[in-house]
Amino acid sequence: MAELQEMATLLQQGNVNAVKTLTQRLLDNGVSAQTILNDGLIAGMTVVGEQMRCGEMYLPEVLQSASVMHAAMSILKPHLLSGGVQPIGRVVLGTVKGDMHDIGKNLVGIMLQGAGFEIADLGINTPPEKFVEAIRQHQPKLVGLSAMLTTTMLVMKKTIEVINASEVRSQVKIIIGGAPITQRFAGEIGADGFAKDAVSAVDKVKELLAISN
Ligand code: B1M
Repeated sequence: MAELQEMATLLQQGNVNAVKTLTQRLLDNGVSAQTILNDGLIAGMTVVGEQMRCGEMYLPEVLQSASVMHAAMSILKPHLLSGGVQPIGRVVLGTVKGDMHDIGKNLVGIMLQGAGFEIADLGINTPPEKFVEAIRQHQPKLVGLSAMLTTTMLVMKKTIEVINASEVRSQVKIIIGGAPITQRFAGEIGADGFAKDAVSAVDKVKELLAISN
């Protein structure tokens, strides 16, 4: 659809107002929030990533595109959440220490909320000890770690080691995700599960907690 391609381009250009207006117009015209997210916003962000890698886009421009994504997601969020769902479990979610990426983690949180989970979101740059404290405080059934950098994948490993060494490990399942993460890596560092995107994160969380659909 031409408008979704236009949205992807506007996101790359960092045009917050135009993307907000277009998001609302597409919703009003009956385009689903999931389609807008996948074919407009994430498609645009994928090109931003490619341009960043080959030096065609610099950090301030990428940050501006991230602001566009945040603004559009706040419009889409109520449409991604199905109303009136009873909480079916609590999840602690965070981006690991040293990593400032939060768009993917936020999407995972929105999708889990939509599926009926309560989310305790620890934000970005979360030290391992803070995950342990949050498990003690919120008593979740599951912890989700996000990392987007090959360097912070190692911090993910460290985070799981710190959780494993604490008394809280037996009460939670751990799921990991983020662009460089694989099922194999999840197995290597002792995570209970891996999900490649926000939709499959919901399926994986339900599977690990033995919650039927
Ligand atoms: Co960053 N960055 N960045 N960046 N950035 C990447 C990740 C990169 C691949 C770009 C590139 O070079 N092509 C590259 C990493 C390379 C590597 O490590 N191999 C990179 C780099 C190098 C950097 C810096 C080091 C750049 C620098 O300073 N020189 C720096 C690091 C800062 C830090 O974290 N310490 C940096 C900074 C930034 C910004 C701050 C400018 C900004 C982040 C803003 C923000 O998040 N608020 C940014 C952005 C926007 C990106 C790209 C372009 C887009 C990321 C994104 O939001 N994607 C990214 C390139 C890319 O991925 N295409 C890039 C959209 C989002 C919906 O997808 O985050 O993958 P994603 O999330 C998905 C899945 O991964 C999964 O589900 C999500 C939804 O479907 N998922 C989970 C994520 N978490 C999950 C958790 C789960 C399950 C699934 O369970 C718990």
